[in-house]
Amino acid sequence: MTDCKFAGDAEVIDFARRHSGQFEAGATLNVEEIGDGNINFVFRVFEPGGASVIIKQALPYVRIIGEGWPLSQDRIRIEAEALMLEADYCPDLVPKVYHFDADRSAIVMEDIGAYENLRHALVARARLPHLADQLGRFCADTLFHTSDLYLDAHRKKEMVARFINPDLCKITEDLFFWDPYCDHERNNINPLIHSEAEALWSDEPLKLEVARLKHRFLCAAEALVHGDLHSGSVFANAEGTRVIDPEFAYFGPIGFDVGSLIGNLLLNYAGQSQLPGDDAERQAYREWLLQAVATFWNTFSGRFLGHMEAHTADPSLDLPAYREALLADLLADSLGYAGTELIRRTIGLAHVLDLEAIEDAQQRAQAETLALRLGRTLILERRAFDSIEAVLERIREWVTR
Ligand code: SR1
Ligand code: MG
Repeated sequence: MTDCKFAGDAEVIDFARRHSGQFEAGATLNVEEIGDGNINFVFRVFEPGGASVIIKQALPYVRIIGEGWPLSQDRIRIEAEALMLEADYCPDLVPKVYHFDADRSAIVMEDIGAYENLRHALVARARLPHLADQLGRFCADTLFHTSDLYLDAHRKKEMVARFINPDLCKITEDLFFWDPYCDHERNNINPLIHSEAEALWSDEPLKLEVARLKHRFLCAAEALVHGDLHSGSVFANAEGTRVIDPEFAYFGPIGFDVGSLIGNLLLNYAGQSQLPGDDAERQAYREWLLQAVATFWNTFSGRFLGHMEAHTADPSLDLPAYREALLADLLADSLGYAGTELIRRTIGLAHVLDLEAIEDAQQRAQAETLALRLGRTLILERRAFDSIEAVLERIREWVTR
């Protein structure tokens, strides 16, 4: 499995030609390496002015680190199987898989080049009219249909076994729930907020709540979660949305996916306090982001409730009071995981453009401080909110104070 690297462009092109079914025989094809993620290699093979496909290849290590950080190549099988499962429920929201090749550790899939990386779109203050409801639908439909609320208990456990993903989960266990809460060498901290980071390292109530969230991440096999649902895993335009990169997929807490998306919208909200531009325009965009959080949660929770009412087969779970209690737990969990995403993207290893695009270190420190404080508030107060609107009111009130 390890000796799978393409020897050169000709091999990539030949692979795409044989396995995509998208090119006419004899078509002249070109290839470019377009990967800008942390972990894998991504090639685009295209006929100038014609068809194109994406090849994603997983080598046995982390791309940005090299062989010093080995990583199981089983992640690419998990990604291919997760994409195909997601397509069962949301075919319009994921790229089509044309071929999975275990020997090459590669997936050949649809080119989603007509869509823009959501992180870049948010930094540029794009208003995407369908984004929040489409992401709400993606989460509700994929998470419900892979949970015990829908699946037969034996089938669910077979699926849990297929998606055991220890290497990728360990990355999250460390980067989300450990590094930012201690003076870890992997952290990357703006010296101007070092004292804010130090305050977190000695914040015992916060560390207790992060331990609770980590423990649920470790053992709450609620549904097949995407596992890395940040803005860089979403592509979008005015019409549609595509969710990519489920290589971190495993059976985990439903709130982890929901919270990752909320956390990423709020990271942009924090960044927009200092990103360049007209003040009124920035403030209006920040309000758009809060509305997007509300639409996302309300779509997710409304559809999830509808699915429970219509399709929960297990009579012991099919109770109105349980549905209500579960949605309250999911909101609290989602807010907690949103908080951990805000904190780890600010002082942990893997930073994001929403904050990094602020060139002036002093201004960036202000946005980073806001992200840390928002994250801390969401983690500590997550059980106090009875609706997403109450969360947003708290953010508005607290941020302008
Ligand atoms: C070394 S991996 C760093 C981050 O990139 C991935 O996309 C995940 O978000 C991970 O935490
Ligand atoms: Mg990724």
